[in-house]
Amino acid sequence: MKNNRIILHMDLDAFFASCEERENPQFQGMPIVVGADPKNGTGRGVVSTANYKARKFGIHSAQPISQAWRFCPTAIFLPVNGDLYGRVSRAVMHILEDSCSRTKGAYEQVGIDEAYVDLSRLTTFSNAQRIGEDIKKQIKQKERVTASVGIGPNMLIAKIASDFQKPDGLTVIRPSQVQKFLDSLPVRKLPGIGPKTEHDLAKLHIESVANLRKIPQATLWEQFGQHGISLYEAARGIDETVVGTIQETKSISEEHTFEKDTNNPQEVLPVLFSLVKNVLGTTTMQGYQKFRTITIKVRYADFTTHTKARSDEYNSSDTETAEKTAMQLFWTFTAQNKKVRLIGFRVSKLVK
Ligand code: TTP
Ligand code: MG
Repeated sequence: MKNNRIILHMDLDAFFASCEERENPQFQGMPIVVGADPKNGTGRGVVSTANYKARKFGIHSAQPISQAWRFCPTAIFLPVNGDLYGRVSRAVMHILEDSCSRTKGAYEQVGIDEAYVDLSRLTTFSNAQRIGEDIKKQIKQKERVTASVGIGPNMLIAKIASDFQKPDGLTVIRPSQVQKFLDSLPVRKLPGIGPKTEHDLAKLHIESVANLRKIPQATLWEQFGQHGISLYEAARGIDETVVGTIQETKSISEEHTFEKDTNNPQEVLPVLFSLVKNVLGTTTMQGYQKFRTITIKVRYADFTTHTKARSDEYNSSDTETAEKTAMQLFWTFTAQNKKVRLIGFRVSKLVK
């Protein structure tokens, strides 16, 4: 592993909920859930995020809103206010861009609330730590939300480190500390390990990174294919990705859960078109003029979920073509005449 790099990763804490807390001081200290309307426990959408107070009740992102309501009916439930989060995100990213122009390092935003900065030019981890502290302070003072920062010898370690002491954390992992740090973690903390891989690894009695590291590469390859090789490297803190090169994987999407399951295209298509408009609006706002892939997601009433994608060269300003493509992809789902619970629209392979 090259260990002469210093990478910083910043991720805002309970982002949507923190923005709401900042705009509504009267809610401070209360559990806040941002997402679909819970409708006294009968709402059908999902939680976008919850603040840390609400997480104590077991509420988390992507959970059905009805379940969140059961866990804490007295929480403050708020709808998603994308404009507000976009504004705060841009202001925070300016603070980061400014710090990286001072350190002459590369910068890359990878989601609405997270970004990497290459601080290698600072040459020592102590200097990088001071920048990390300064970034956190500026975000808190200027934008009144908190950020967690991780600093490490590569993007993988920086990302795991930023999550380590959330919220409002700062974790610095020097090259000599990498293996001990990783070994102490459950495998789930490695990026790329979701609930399914976690479950598959648990069947092999692998729960910690230390255990994962004992498994030969060939065995991981047999069990998981190419993903197994990534697991082998992640367990050893190996990551050569360069800041500024992972934009290709970025995508922008929106979903809608229907009040009642439906197989009526006259109900589904207007919703799909409004998703297309919103997503293309965000895509343009984030400075992406083109994209290459459109994906439609459909969840049926029985919860089975399917996606269909088409790749071409699409203009972010051309809503009409995107709507047409979305509609064509949607028709392929209607052949089964099953009722639809949720529809989603995603664009990926974005080009500035
Ligand atoms: P995250 O950074 O994953 O989560 P977070 O900022 O809410 O909390 P944490 O302190 O753990 O970082 O996602 C950023 C925002 O993206 C989040 O505030 C809301 C949105 N989001 C969703 O809408 N749905 C999801 O399933 C997830 C994971 C996030
Ligand atoms: Mg976050």
